[in-house]
Amino acid sequence: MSDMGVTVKKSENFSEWYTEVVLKSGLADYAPIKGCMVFRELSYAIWEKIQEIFNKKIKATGHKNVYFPMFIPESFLKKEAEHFAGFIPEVAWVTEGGDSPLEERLAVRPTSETIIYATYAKWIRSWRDLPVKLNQWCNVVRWETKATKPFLRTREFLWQEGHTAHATKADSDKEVMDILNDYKDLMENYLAIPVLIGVKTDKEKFAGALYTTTLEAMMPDGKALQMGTSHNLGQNFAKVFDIKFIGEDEKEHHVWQTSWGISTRLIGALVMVHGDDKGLVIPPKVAPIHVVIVPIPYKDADSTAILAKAKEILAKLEACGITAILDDREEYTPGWKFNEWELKGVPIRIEIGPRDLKQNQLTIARRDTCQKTAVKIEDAVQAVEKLLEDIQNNLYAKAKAALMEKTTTVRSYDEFQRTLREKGGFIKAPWCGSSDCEEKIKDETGATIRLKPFEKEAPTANCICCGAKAVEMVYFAKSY
Ligand code: 87F
Repeated sequence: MSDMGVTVKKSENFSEWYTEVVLKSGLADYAPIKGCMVFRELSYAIWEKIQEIFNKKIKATGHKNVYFPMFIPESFLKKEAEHFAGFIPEVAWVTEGGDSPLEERLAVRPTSETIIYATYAKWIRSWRDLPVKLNQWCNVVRWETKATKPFLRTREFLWQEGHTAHATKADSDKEVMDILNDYKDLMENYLAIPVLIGVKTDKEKFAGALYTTTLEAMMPDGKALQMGTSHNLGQNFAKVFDIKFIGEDEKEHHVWQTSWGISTRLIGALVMVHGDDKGLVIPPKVAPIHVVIVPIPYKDADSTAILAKAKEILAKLEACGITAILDDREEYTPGWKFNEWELKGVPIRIEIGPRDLKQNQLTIARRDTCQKTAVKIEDAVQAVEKLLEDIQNNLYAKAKAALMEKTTTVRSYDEFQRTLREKGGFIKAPWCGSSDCEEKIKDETGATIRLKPFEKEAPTANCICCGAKAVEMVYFAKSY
């Protein structure tokens, strides 16, 4: 198929394979600005699916969507210097409007805590005003200096950021966990990507937070990818931005806050985890198109009858809520169309040829295993529904098996280093809890503690770094 298709094997050059799949499938393109990308129709449609799923979840729990300005006065970020110190080199600034310099520089939003919380300070007066549970879908800019990669690291990306304020610590703790569980459900049951969940160490948490919870997935190259975070901000921002309320006790209190986000990075994870040597494989629940119908006309066959049958099936699928398209383009051969829709990751292809027509059947090809089966026309809708479910489950099961295969428990630093070198993946190891050991391991191996799992296991040995008594088992990995 010449250079239309993917020319690099996933197992041979993962990084180049990724770039080819992203570009050739039509997910994305480079932009004429360094470090930026174009979200083409296909990736934007997947993003809209993610938005639809997540909006439904958060609206059901009383959150509402809003939109705040993308320009943040420098003084707002400065107020918060302590938390933002490490981030300042990544901020892009607007310094001029038209041809006159601005009185105060404006940051292009890298995240919206400061502007949103300055506003919350105006809105919140009494315990009756709480909780405040807002979310925004927007773009953000971080002036990356490391090598960029579509979806995974670009200077501008799309995300949602949730920002809530509560009367009590307990309420904010619950919010953090509720959102984390919503994220986990989205990732596992829609994107079909299994994740580990837990808490970041003090070194890895968001500096402005009391604690940071995280969801981490494993990529086929053995590197971990952070899929989302949900922070408990405690009263840190409330103190800086003066967000206070009069409680039922008639006393003044600072609010307890949370913030949480997922981004278009999830689309990068989807490509890496499910894609294969033919291109993208999109899990049915986030696929913009579920089924493509390809008529197979032969010179001597009745192509009008084939096309009529194809349209009949199209209508039946659509009536059952399945998104289907008919590829009746005459300028391409069936084989060319097969390759193209495989590249684009459409979960199911239906073929109808003269022989199928004669035998009152269809050929159904599934994208995940590339198996083909013949199905009676009257059973087509049911078969497609069942197959979409099977594909969804199979993709998750395969990814889960890969995650387990790439998770190793070790008892010593020797074993740790060997595993990291030879296999990568998550390495579960006993840790004493000290930042010094964490730092030393990072410096010496490049691996960081991805999370302290919620599900605790008794340490199987002493700290792999210092040999002192371990307090818990944590997950290390190299990461994106
Ligand atoms: C880059 C420049 C300036 C990350 C930055 O995780 C500031 C920041 O605050 C910054 N990069 N962060 C942390 C973002 C925290 C938090 N915000 C809401 C999230 C999820 C969504």
